[in-house]
Amino acid sequence: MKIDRVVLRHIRMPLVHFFETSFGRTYHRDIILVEVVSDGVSGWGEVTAGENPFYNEEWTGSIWPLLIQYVAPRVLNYQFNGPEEVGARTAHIRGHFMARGGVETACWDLQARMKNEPLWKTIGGGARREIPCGVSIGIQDSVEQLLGKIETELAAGYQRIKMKIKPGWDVDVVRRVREKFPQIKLMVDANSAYTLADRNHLQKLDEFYLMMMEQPLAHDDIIDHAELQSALETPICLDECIRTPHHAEQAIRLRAGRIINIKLGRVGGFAAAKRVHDTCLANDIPVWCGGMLESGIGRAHNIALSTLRDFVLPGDVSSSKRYWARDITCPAIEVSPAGTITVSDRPGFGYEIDTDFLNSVTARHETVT
Ligand code: OSB
Ligand code: MG
Repeated sequence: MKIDRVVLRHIRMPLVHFFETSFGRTYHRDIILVEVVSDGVSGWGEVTAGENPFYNEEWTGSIWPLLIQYVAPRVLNYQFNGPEEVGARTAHIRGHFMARGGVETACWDLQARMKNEPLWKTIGGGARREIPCGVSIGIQDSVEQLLGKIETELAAGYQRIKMKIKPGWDVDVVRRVREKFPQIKLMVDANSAYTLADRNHLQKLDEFYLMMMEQPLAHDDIIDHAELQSALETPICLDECIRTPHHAEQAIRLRAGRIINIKLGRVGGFAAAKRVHDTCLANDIPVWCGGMLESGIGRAHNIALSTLRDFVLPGDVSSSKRYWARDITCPAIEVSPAGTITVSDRPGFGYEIDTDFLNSVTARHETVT
């Protein structure tokens, strides 16, 4: 495979409902899409960075120059034997996994389209025809609002509820949720809002028999998580701090958590995600696919990823309509009343791009050759 053109698009779309985590509130998304073209065939990828450098160091504004100055020149006009070689071409760039992942995932989609097969097949997935889905519910203005949202998502069929927590919106809120929904699969995500000094406070969450507590401590920490895990009954799930397959090995070795959330962008694409997955599988660590409020393209890549064998827990991959009044892909990604998404068998990532709508939300684009 030889890429002769990389097209970058910056799209801007309002979210149907704001999304609040411990690091802030998002009302609209600014997303960079990557199209790689080889012999007239296009592959598509999505950069999953946020609008601000708060989840990790990347943000919409850092992606464009990084891709144009460093990534595109290294992948253009280079003869790859396959998409698994793309990551290594940009491995000399420190960090910036999401920017690099946008190009890497586009190359896997390109490969799938060149072979005229679904992306899940190209990446070596296919362990399931339907993927189990959960939802991630942000911090709300009131507990009543949160309870209402949970009720709506359960009625839609979602298999597990994840609620965001932060200091001041944790134990008491989780207690209210548990009182109302004693039976549901429930988990919390702190997005690094605590430190080891909060150990006793976090232990209070044990009484709510949560499925897991996601990334309670620093975004770049593994060791403190190991200490916290040894003091908790609730399994810790690691998100932010697992940026490489090596981090996954270290975290497992230190028993820093019992579950790992795999995000394509956070680890730099499919090849790295597969390595993290394989390490977890070999160590009996279940994984699930995280989300970054993606458009239809990133969402479809997440669905393909979720067909790898160890993705046994419901992921944060939910229907398009929870995020967008209209998505850039069609048909809209939908969740069944059983809380699953049926995996598409169409070539590539499995959905059509709604070109007219995509153009209407594109703020800028640039072609690199
Ligand atoms: O920590 O999983 C996270 C969104 C933005 C940044 C970080 C996270 C999230 C989510 C949303 O939880 C998952 C989704 O619905 O896409
Ligand atoms: Mg998280």
